[in-house]
Amino acid sequence: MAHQQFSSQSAIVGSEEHDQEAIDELIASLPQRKGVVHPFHSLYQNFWCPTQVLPNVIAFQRHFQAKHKDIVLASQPKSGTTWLKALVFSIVNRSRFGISNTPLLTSNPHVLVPGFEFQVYKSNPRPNLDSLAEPRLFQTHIHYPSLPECIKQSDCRIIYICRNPLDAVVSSWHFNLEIAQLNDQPKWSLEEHFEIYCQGKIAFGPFWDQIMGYWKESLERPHKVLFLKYEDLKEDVEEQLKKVAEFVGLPFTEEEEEGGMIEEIAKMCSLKTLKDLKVNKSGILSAKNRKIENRSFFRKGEVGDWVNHLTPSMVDRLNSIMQEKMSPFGLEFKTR
Ligand code: PAP
Repeated sequence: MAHQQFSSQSAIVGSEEHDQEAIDELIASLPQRKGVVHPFHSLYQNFWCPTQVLPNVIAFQRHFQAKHKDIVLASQPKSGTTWLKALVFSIVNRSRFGISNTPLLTSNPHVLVPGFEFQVYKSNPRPNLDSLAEPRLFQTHIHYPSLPECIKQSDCRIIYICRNPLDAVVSSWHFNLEIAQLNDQPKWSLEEHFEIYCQGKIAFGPFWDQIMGYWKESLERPHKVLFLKYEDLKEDVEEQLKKVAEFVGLPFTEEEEEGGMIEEIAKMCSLKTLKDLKVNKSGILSAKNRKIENRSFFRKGEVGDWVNHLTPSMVDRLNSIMQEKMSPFGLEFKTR
């Protein structure tokens, strides 16, 4: 895979004289591949970005102004983003909303915590974000090196959620199939999807580069980047809730703990509760020329579902990628 140099692009992107024509020219110069759910993907700053959202990514890089209290959630697709959004939204807003009137009852978590590339910069390169309640919550699938400097340099916090790639690849295949069906796009096999995933060419891949970028940063700057694993949330969500609350500077008080608040948040954000809500059973989220049913974000939510889908040779292949790219840096996953 021909990875272009990051530095040359960031120089263009950072220039104030940059205009739409220059952005179009830049995009046209990038290596491109055909996709299914997204018609094209471009290799931009060493990650594969759906070409349609690239202008949004560039606008985000150029115009976003971080505030010290901002919280940015980051992930590879299908790694627990929706769950993390619900949990962090609940932690941060617990003095404003109780469980009986939480906006989670009527809005999908993706509406409450918008993604930079698919929502915030979708139709306007300079949206007004000043009026959002603080701390502002955002989400991204962009790799760490490509985040705007203001996010890296300010006091704002990044929470990264990671999931065993064996489960993430299965989850993303199911999700993409549902989107394809809804948008009258062709179906494709798990084998085809798996191949692209292992080549690192899936949207926001290579997955190992993205995961390791945040992993290394979390080791170097633990106060800045909190690295979570989907499997740990499944094992003990209340423990992880406490960790997140402390990380964002809003630890649960003894009174809150004794009053059962952590348990209540965990229950409200559980797959079962969210999946059964009317808004998540029937609503539609529309993102850049495609529709996604809210219910598609909630499937099985299991650790180890890959055993039902991947062949032994697929498992070997993905395991060897993980062993090569992640294990040497101390990152391992529970498989069940
Ligand atoms: P996204 O990248 O499109 O936002 P994301 O939320 O990261 O998707 O991942 C979806 C996965 O998380 C689905 O996994 P599955 O396909 O293996 O089932 C989904 O079921 C799971 N998920 C969504 N909400 C929750 C939740 N509240 N608790 C546990 N798992 C959840």
